[in-house]
Amino acid sequence: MEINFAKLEKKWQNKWEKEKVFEVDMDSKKKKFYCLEMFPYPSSQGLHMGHALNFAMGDILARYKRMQGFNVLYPMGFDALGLPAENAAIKANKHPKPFTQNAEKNYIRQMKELGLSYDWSKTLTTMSPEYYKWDQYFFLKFYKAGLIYQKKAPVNWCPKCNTVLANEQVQGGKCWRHEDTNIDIKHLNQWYLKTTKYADELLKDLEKIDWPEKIKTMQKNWIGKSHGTEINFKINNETWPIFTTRPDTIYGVTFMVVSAAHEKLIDLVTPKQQPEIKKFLKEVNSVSEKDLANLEKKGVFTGSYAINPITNEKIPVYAGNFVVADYGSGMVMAVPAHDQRDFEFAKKYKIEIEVVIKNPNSKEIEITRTKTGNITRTKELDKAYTGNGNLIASEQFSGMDNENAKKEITKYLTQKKLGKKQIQYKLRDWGFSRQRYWGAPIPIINCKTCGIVAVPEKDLPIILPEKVTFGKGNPLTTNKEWIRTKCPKCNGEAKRETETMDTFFDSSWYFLRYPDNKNSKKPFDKKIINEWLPADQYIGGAEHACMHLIYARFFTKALRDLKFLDFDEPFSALFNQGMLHGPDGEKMSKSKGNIINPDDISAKYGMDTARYFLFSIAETEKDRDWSEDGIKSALKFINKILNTYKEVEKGKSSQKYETLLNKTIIGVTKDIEEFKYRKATIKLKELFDALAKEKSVSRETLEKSLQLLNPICPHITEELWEKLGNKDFICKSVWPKAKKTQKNTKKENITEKLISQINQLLEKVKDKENLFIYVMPFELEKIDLKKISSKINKKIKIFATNNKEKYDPENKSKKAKPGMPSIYLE
Ligand code: ANZ
Ligand code: ZN
Ligand code: ZN
Repeated sequence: MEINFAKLEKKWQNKWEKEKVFEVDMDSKKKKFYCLEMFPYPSSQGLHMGHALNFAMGDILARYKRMQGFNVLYPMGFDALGLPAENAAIKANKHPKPFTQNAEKNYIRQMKELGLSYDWSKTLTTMSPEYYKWDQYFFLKFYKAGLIYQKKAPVNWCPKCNTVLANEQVQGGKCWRHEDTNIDIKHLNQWYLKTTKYADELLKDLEKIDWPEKIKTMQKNWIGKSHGTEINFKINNETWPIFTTRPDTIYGVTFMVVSAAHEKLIDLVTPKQQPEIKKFLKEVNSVSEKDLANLEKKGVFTGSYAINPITNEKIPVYAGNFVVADYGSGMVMAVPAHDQRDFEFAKKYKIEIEVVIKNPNSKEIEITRTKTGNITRTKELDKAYTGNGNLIASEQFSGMDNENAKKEITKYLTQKKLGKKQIQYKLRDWGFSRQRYWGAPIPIINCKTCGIVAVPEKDLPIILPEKVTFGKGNPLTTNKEWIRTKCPKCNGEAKRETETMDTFFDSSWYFLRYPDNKNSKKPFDKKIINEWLPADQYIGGAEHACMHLIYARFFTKALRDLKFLDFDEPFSALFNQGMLHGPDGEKMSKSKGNIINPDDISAKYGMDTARYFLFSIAETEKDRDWSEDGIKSALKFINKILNTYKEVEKGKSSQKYETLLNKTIIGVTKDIEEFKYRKATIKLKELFDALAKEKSVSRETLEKSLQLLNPICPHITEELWEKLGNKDFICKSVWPKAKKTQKNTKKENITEKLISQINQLLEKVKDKENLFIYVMPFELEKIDLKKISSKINKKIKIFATNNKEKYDPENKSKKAKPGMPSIYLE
């Protein structure tokens, strides 16, 4: 039988929409589940099957959770502001506003056609003044709290983008969008968010969240906590505190290197060295640290010398391209014998190399300094020795093992007031101002008399002017009418700030707006978002590990401290999905011409077929290729289901099938919970293949089988459900329960029960911080403590009732029963 999939799908999509089946009930007493996907930038090219794969991942989970009895919030919105939208609009010779609005409309249409069960009543777009008003509002709150400041700093400037770029937007000294364009370094006044204030908490709280280890590691490295010592060197009678993780090598310092982008570099350059330095600076073109690591190390002597505070030696100061301007003090004490980077530099510029840590594996000491300045050479080094060993040629510290020497030398320096212990983070404050049009205007006014003045809250939003000319530079700087304004303080002539916020500012908090998206008085209601967040599941690409996923965590913590919300982390769980490649195995993109268009697929194979196919070919986190043969075989399977139904008589099925069904219920439930969708498709195929062989089947059995398939194939299962005579939607039915429960589900149950028990109690007592749980000894391992901590934001301790050491001042443990732990709060 030929099935008109497009027609069948449309029928159900219309019904879902008309009956508002996916709209969340904000007042429901049911358990909540917030299923969140990274919102897209609405590209004018529309969605392709790769996007369909991403979004269907959350859709399957949302549908499944609804059937599990959760009150599910599953929203979708648009990251509509930002440079890509502006550039695309300019290229199409259109204004970004209508251009982006059209793209959004098209996205919504396509998302509906994919069968995605979004609650469109909760949508938002960052380009609407109702949204970016709150960007500006948060700017003011952060500014007042000292979390936003302006500073002049070296920045990456792309002459083609005509804007500052973030460090992560520079690759190999080139713009990420213009691979042929070298970055310039400019010293500009920029707006910064003090992300560093939360560096330690951002690091520590990674332990609290159920995120892929890979992302956690990336964030750890990005935050880059480093324990070291700050040592005060004197240069031209000025003190330069120098950060080092190797104070044990202080006797081996033979030169210093100051960052080429350092603001004070010019003060260090003697007149004689100026021409050479100027030439050198022209060649340096990135302030991104990642970049610096891969460059060929280069430097030029500044003409100045530093005094080593421990040896009083005179040490030449170089300017170098590999030193980061705003890490530590932007200058390093170089120890070529024990640092490979310094070693290469020293070899290149023929600088002394002095061994101060003895390599225990090497018989000879290659170069020894017996006394300051008195060097004996036995053999040339061919590389730096970076391992541990005992100190040599280090006066009273000689002979000490170097780990111990780190402490002793730091202690000595501290006593002499020549240094101190120091912690450094790689994480930088986030420069978020952009010299572009399509972003939220920064709510600042520049007055000749009063200086920088914050726009009063009542004057928000500052709306982007529609009349602008694109071309050279920032279009806002040429709109004189918009710029001219009155100073809120002295009422005198003043000018608006023409910089706009980076699009990552908008996306740092959009998930807080969804649950209360229509609030016109506040960005969101505290009580509502305390109920809905942290989001239970966040789904999106790993490429955001060190940008969006750090900024969103920072916003959450900063807003918590400003009393906007009461939780520490935005997303309890994170999942990084794999990507869909074209039939050629390449990343899907229009320029490669390998796009698979959902409209075509729907007409030819049906969206359910496509969804089933996409998840059957690879595990959820893996990449996969589109294949025409693959989808054809998926189509056979879907047709079989549709046709089997007709042959099924309403009777009783075999015991064998019932047993398989029960096993499948347990299996598919677990697979969806664990994002193992491929495993679920395999089990479902097995189930429906067996069903096709059954002579007769009871209505209940058939219904259960269809329910299991529903999250993956939402349209055809609705159709068959209706054919069985059901009046309501299958997507609103209750997920089937297995007859015999397994251990695993028990663990799930007791944990879930405990969570709701705790929540009930917490409704009555709010102000307690510590939670103690008492369980029967044999139940201790059945409780998923990690899950509880992800849902309940308290310090939690768990004890078996027979534990003699347990803390139990009110004898609550006596009340615990099997399946019913007891709780104590204080
Ligand atoms: C002397 C030394 C000797 C160092 C040695 C290392 C090995 P992390 O772990 O990354 O914090 N450093 C300090 N400031 C820098 C900057 N602005 N740009 C580039 N490098 C900088 O590493 C800290 C080490 O990186 C410091 O310890 C310093 O070099 C260098 F055998 O000091 B070390
Ligand atoms: Zn560029
Ligand atoms: Zn003024």
